[in-house]
Amino acid sequence: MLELYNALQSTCSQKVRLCLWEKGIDYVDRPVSLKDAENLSPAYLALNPNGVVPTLVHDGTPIVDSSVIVEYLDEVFPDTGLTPADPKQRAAMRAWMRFIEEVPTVAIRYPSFNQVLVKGFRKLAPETFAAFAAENPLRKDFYLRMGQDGFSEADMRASLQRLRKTLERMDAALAEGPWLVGHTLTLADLCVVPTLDRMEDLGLAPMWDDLPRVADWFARIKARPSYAKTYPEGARLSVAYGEPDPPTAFALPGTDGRGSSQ
Ligand SMILES: N[C@@H](CCC(=O)N[C@@H](CS)C(=O)NCC(=O)O)C(=O)O
Repeated sequence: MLELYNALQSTCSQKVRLCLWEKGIDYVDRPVSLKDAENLSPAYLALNPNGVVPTLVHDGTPIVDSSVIVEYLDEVFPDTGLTPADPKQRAAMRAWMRFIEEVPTVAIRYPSFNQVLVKGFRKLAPETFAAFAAENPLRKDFYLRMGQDGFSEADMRASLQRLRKTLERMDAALAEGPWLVGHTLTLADLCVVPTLDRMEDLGLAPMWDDLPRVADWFARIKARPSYAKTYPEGARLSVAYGEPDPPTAFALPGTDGRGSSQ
């Protein structure tokens, strides 16, 4: 039996749901409420000591980390393979996956928190917030840097630049396309989808207006049945938490001022 402990709006959970739906694998949905800090409960920490979602439990064995999980799924259920057979292409896919983990997956947290999620933390008593941050195995420093007022403008600028760099790299790779690694859809494509979906939800889509290959790639992703299944009603921050604040008071990278409040 496959059980997926995940949160509907979590981008890392969405990577795994996309992979499961793309491969047509049945799983038992185990929702974890991040709002209620269920990810920090002793029962969840016993499955995933990092205190983050997702966790896949396969016949009783927990597998953690979204990129590890999608590779595991593709190994254990090789039908509808999402990993190239050619070792050089496989290396290219893995290099994309490392880049996605290190750059856009980290960068997207800054606008997500500043535009939406920080509002929940503003309401907490300072000692409650400090205790929440201290309890968080992986993200203590992240939460302390954010504080209850959100990340600084310098942090926001840097994260948006990293997102723009990702889009530019995608655009260059897609010139050879139609997918990030050549002719077939791979895990690399699926792993970056939640970043673009979140950017769109936060009003950051103008950042790829001048990159038509990225827009075309995203339209093809959205046309796949796996996309609608991964994003049911309520899977977006704007629906679950209410309308996001405007992205920034400065021009979004790549827009020359379009799409920003300046
Ligand atoms: N490297 C991990 C990161 C997972 C992660 O950061 N998950 C976020 C949601 S997207 C989370 O659980 N955050 C909990 C928190 O910030 O308290 C993975 O890819 O699975």
